[in-house]
Amino acid sequence: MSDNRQMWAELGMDLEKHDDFLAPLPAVYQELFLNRPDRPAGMGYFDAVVGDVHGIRVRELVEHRRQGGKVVASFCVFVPDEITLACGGVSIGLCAGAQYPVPAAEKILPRALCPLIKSSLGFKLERICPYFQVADLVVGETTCDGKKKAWEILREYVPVHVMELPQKKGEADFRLWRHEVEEYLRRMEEMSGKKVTAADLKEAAAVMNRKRRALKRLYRARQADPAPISGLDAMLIVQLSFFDDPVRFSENVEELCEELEERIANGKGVAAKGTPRILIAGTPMPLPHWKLHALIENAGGVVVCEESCTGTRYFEQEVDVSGDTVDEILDGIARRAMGINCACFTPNEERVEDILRLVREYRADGVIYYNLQFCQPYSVEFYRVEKALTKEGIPVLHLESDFSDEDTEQLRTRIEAFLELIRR
Ligand code: BJ8
Repeated sequence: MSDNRQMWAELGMDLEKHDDFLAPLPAVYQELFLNRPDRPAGMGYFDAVVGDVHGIRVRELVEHRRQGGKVVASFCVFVPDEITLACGGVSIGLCAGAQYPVPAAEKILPRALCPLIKSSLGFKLERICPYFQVADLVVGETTCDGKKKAWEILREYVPVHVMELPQKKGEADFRLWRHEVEEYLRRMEEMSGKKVTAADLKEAAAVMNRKRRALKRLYRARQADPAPISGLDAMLIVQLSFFDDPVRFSENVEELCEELEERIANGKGVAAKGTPRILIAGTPMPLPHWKLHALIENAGGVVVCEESCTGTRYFEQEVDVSGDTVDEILDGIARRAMGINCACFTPNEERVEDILRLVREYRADGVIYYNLQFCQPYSVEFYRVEKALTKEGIPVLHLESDFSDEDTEQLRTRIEAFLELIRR
């Protein structure tokens, strides 16, 4: 611990605020995760990662930098981690889901702004996130207006590279994104001093694809009834996937999946058969945003899938590595992103189809459509999703919230009523 403190101080962190921020975590984690019955033994690894969430992994990143490597932070699943890896870098996802730094961010940002943006920027302003402190570069994107403008402020604190994401998915849009991918490669090559080869890119894509496949396998296990793992645990794993070493992470997810598959074979689950199975669709839920899962599962439901970027949108698309040249593999990297159906695209009919497909695959009894406050793309898109779900006779509930606990009771009441409706 004292080693950690020295490291945090060297990273320029505000130790007092950092203590204050982390203080409630052990009790919350104990209650939400460790006290839950029938958790798979394979969760032990992930519990240990959370137990030292600002320690071991940060130390690895500091060491990586000491040896000349770069650490690149990003806030969106469109950012091509393969390129970072191929240049000898480490990529980490920095989206934040905590309320603690929001008031600091609100001193310079409008209150009526997505909490994810406020929380993320607040972590930098407050100097309480070692991952932010250790990053050499932040890669932003133009997915929504709030983020786009936040990069201009963040630039005052850390170098930022912005990738322009098109809003449509035609051929011209692909070419724009392909160009952005190549520009990012140039930036990384310049920063790392390494000229990337096709073999480097293939190897990096294989590492990332393995992680995606491990997560797909985890999610496939959740399709079983009874569900072999709680939604809270599965969500936690996806949240950690943005920070952890990708190879070690994949190994541990694969090991856990073996245990889950054995549970399925033995008909063992964390919730009895017949428990309302909920699909959550909407905006991402970055660490440590566990509120919605906790409310649903404490009210007697089980979350079986998340159609979000801390869920299926993160791993369903793989990079095609069949090409042999740098150009061909960059094509594959760019194409992967165009298959992600974020609400920032228009039209976005594919997302509606995704949700209907996921309801079938995960045998969901109902959908909770969740969007963070002030997120217009997801909030407006609810209209089309609801129409499609209603047509199929699938119950749906729209919830909007933030990272605070202020609306917990109100959410609880609505979730309980929704589960009751499903049970009838
Ligand atoms: S691919 S969902 S990670 S953009 S919730 S900040 S959109 S106002 S996070 Fe996202 Fe990439 Fe899309 Fe996924 Fe803006 Fe909405 Fe906030 Fe959002």
